[in-house]
Amino acid sequence: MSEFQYIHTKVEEKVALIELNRPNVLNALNRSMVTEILTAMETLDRSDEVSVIVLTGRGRAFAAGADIDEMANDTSISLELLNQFAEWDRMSLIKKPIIGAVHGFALGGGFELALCCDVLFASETAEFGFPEVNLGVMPGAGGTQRLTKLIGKTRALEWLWTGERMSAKKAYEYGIVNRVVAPELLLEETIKFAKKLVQQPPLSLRLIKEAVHKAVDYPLYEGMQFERKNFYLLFSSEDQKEGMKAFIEKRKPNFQGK
Ligand code: DAK
Repeated sequence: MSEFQYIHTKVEEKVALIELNRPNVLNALNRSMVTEILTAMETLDRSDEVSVIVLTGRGRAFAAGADIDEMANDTSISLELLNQFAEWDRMSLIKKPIIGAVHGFALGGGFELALCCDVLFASETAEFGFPEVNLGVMPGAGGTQRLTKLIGKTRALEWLWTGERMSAKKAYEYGIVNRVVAPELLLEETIKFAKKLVQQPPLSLRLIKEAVHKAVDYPLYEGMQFERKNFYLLFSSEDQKEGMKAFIEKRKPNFQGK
């Protein structure tokens, strides 16, 4: 996938790496970059060569938010007509695991992008925040919703109202990030975790992801009905037969994702 202008992608051993690539502006997310991220994710999501997607930023930031230069002259109507949130919404339809590796700034739309990841690794120097309030606006790509669901109303309001930046350590305490690692080890540790997932049966990973996402939105009873359907569905897979047979035969399973 070499046709991209604002991102860089590569695939190695079933792990796809997407790197945001506008380091001179701290990977500010312009509209073309968002389109490219979605195009890449959807292509990788359908590729047999890929089991896990890792998302990171080149240079000294993950992403310092939406491109303010591009947004400055927008109006309610231009935004409505662009309808770019619809494109952003497609991120939540990606079936494969998305692991974020965040270093430096993850601000505004950059934080929202990080919150779209399923698992987050952060470097000790990472800083998260929603500075939109300082620009006279507010998050619009899921920030108020995803942050509140993760850390609760009172904490979310504090960060959203003040626009202050949260350290990686604080984000870890809140359960926003899974691991905090030394900056020089961030990508290595993230890819090591991604490779661990590559060994897992892919159908289980995707149906677990889907069910966990429902847990965030559904009441318990409806969530459990959904979980049950996915549980039954896995009994139609070859990997279920192989996994259980391998256990009985006391050998390592050989999963095919079928
Ligand atoms: N947009 C455009 N350029 C940016 C940028 C941004 N968000 N952030 C940084 N840059 C540029 C700077 O202008 C500077 O460019 P030059 O002057 O060198 O040409 C370069 O990156 C380096 O930045 P600094 O010189 O400022 O570096 P510092 O280390 O001094 O400061 C900083 C780093 C991150 C604290 C600072 O750059 C900063 O405050 N940046 C803005 C952060 C911010 O307010 N972000 C939130 C933007 S609002 C949507 C989806 C999402 C959104 C909207 C719509 N749709 C789907 C429609 C989200 C909105 C937002 O994110």
